[in-house]
Amino acid sequence: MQLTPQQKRHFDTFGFLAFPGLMDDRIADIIAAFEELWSRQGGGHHGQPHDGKRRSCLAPFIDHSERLSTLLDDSRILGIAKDLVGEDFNYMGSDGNFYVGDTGWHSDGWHSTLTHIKIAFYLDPLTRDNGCLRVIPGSHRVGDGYAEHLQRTQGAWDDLFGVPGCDIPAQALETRPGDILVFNHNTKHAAFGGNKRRRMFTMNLCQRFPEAKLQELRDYMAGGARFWVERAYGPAMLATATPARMKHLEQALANDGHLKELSRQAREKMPEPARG
Ligand SMILES: O=C(O)CCC(=O)C(=O)O
Repeated sequence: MQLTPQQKRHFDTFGFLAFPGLMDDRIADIIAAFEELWSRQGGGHHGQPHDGKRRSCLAPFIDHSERLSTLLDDSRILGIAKDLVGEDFNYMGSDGNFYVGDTGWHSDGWHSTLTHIKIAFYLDPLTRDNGCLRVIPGSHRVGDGYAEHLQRTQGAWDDLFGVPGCDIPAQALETRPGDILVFNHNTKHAAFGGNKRRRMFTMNLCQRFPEAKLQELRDYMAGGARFWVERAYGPAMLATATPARMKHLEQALANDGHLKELSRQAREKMPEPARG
């Protein structure tokens, strides 16, 4: 699969793309694998049942399932990735979630050179009123006056604009299972009105780091220690990796030597891995 020039321009300009029905043929199996993975993990966060009060999060996620790991070999995911973050892109992990209620406005980073993208799979039908993802088009553009203003002021919008988060001007990306959403990590996003068990998982991908920026890669990966991860990838992802998949894993694997110690320190400090 290849993106059209219009889709690439849409992503560059607005910071997101929606692909309705793209994964329809796999979605029943994806949902079964998602539920099976959570059951194997005790049903919710850190081995406890999901209580519907707080988000449950498991990171990495697809890496624990042979079936879900094959998403990284799927020609549709590869096509999107190669067009947005290059033939030699890095897979940068995933998270699986039961979201509860609202997610406030934020971006997942503010990257000025290398592009980082998130592919989001929402596994329930979602509308603007029951928790679909909302994005602020154009908010990903580092150096742009509007985007920089949003970046500088995030966290203070209720006071600054006098409206609740759900009334911030944005595009609501309503989805059905089988659709996927792709957005730049810099893009401001949120969700409002979700139920107590909104099922969603992500795949994160980025451009390969140039040799001169490998310390940036290590610093980025250090953020994963709060999930108590000791290696860049989970066991099923590595055990079933073909040579083609390995191309997207090898740079992070070669630079994850610091994670074990950071994860040990996080375990000492935190009673459970982070929820997001
Ligand atoms: O669906 C949501 O509640 C928000 C998703 C999100 O913030 C993310 O994946 O970074």
